[in-house]
Amino acid sequence: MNYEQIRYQCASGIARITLARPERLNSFTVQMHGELRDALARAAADASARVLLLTGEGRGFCAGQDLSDRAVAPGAEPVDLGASIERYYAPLVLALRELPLPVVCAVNGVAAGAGANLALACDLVVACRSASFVQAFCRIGLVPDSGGTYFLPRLVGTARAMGLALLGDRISADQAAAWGLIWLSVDDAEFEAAVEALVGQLAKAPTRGLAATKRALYASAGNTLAGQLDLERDLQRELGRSADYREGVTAFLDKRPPQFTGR
Ligand code: T3D
Repeated sequence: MNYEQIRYQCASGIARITLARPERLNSFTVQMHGELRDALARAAADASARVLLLTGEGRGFCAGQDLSDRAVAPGAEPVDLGASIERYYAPLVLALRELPLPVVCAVNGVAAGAGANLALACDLVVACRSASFVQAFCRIGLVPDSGGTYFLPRLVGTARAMGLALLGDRISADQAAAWGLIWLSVDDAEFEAAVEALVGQLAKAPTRGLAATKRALYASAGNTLAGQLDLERDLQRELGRSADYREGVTAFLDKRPPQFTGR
């Protein structure tokens, strides 16, 4: 598939997806959804990919749904938004959460609506200090989608989730980091280097172990303690047979840095 609204590249263990409609703040179209879905499947199928980086081109990360595709002429039937969620947004969020790789979101500018929640669906979110987050849905009479009503209370608690979702205020990257909505806010001048250092580290890490860790942490929200202990046992059993575990232990005992292969 040729991409026109995103860019995809995989090199040195790092699969990179860049949303590329900067003139519309990388807002979603049906075409962009299709390209993104294809790129995520490519990353999942590429055995050389050890980490996925998602970012945006230009001054925005993503402004959610392209609202110019939602204008309704007087008397016309509006688009079925439930169908849009079911077909495009929900599968995208699940694909990111289920990808057996760490997913880093580099928020390079404003993240609004489904764009904000797309970022929250990623495993590690790093934003440049000038970036911002807006649960814009309440401004157009919608509910936070793309996992917003799931992620927000879990990340920041019900009081802050309510404030963000009901008021639609734009919060800074620093505020988002202080509240635990994202991992890190970094000075704009240091943003690119910080993101490269992070994905470089993850590309050399024991990928299977990280994928299992991600799976276990996400499962914990719906598990009992006993259920979670069982899951940890099962994952540890599997990882104890991996090449990377053997390498990690051998390197520790040899007092040398490990050379993980992701297997
Ligand atoms: O529909 C379904 O399928 C259901 C699913 C819905 C998911 C959703 O995401 S619903 C929420 C949709 N998103 C929004 O409501 C956000 C709309 N945008 C904004 O509120 C603001 O643009 C921002 C807060 C994101 C940024 O503000 P600012 O002042 O930095 O930039 P701006 O001037 O408003 O935007 C720059 C340009 O991008 C501008 O175009 P222009 O005037 O230069 O030609 C603006 O119209 C355009 N733009 C920004 N967001 C969107 C957009 N165009 C279309 N759709 C957008 N979402």
